[in-house]
Amino acid sequence: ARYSNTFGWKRYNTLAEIETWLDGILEKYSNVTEEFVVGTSYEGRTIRGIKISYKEGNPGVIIESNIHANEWITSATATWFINELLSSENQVVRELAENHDWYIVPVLNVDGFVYSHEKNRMWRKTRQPSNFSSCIGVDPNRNYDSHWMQNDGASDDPCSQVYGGPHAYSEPEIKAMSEFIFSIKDKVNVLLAFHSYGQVLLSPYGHTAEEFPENYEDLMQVAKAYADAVGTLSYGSVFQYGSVASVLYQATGATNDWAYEQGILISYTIEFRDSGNFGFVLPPAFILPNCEETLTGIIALLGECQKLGYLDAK
Ligand code: 0X9
Ligand code: ZN
Repeated sequence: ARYSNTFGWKRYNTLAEIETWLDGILEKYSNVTEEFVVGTSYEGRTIRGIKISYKEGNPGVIIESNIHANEWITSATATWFINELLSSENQVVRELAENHDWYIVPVLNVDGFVYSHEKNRMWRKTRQPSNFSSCIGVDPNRNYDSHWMQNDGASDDPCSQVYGGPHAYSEPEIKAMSEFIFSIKDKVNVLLAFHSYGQVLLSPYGHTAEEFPENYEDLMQVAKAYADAVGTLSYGSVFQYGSVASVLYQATGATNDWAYEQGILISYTIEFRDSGNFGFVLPPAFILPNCEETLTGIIALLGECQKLGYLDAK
């Protein structure tokens, strides 16, 4: 394949490399893939996604990846996952691929991702300047209109790493992604937001640890299926799970809380490797193990969703 020489998931790829690879994938698998454009970033880049559908009318699964610029393992894993869905000959993976409609955005925060590669490896936020500060960027995972800025779930200081922005949807990337999700939500049953690090599956809610979603027990059962499946792999990571606010910290305006409120009832933030040793700067040797265990986890997660009736037509 034309991408395999430079794209072996043995190192992290730049946005340009990912886009060239994506072009090759869309060409090679044109019968089952379709490009979609989420929108345009602050700096004018096109935010691209790929839909994979073997038969229309399957339950939809959205994967949002690299909303945080420095979490490079997320786009490495999303691209590897796309490749597996399209090329694996394993029967279980074939069923995974062919019985769901996939909407995958490998790099949502394109401007931040480029900045993280070229200027500052630890860059997290978007790149839109503020009107009242010299600090740049908003935490895009605090910018959706879900309990925006409530309960100390974000900061109003433009210099903070968790700055929520001057208003919800101030970031063009988030306005566009929310509109994209809204436009397909009636055929989407599951949303997975890829993050790192911490090895934890986070369900709603992020704005309070006092309240839990109506289907919280199911959300925990599905998360347990993921954690158990990954845990049985010889090289598998130990995953925890719980609601954001109960196991992590209060965080408002995040993708998966907003998506849940839009009726996507299986909606998680998944924090990949590691548990803190390397953190965001995960060495390339861990890319493939992380990819493999994520695939195993997602197979188990969707299997559990199926059992509980979450993949039935909406
Ligand atoms: O703080 C975040 O945005 C996420 N952690 S990270 O280290 N990747 O930055 C967790 C967000 C989960 N929050 C909600 N779903 N509310
Ligand atoms: Zn993150």
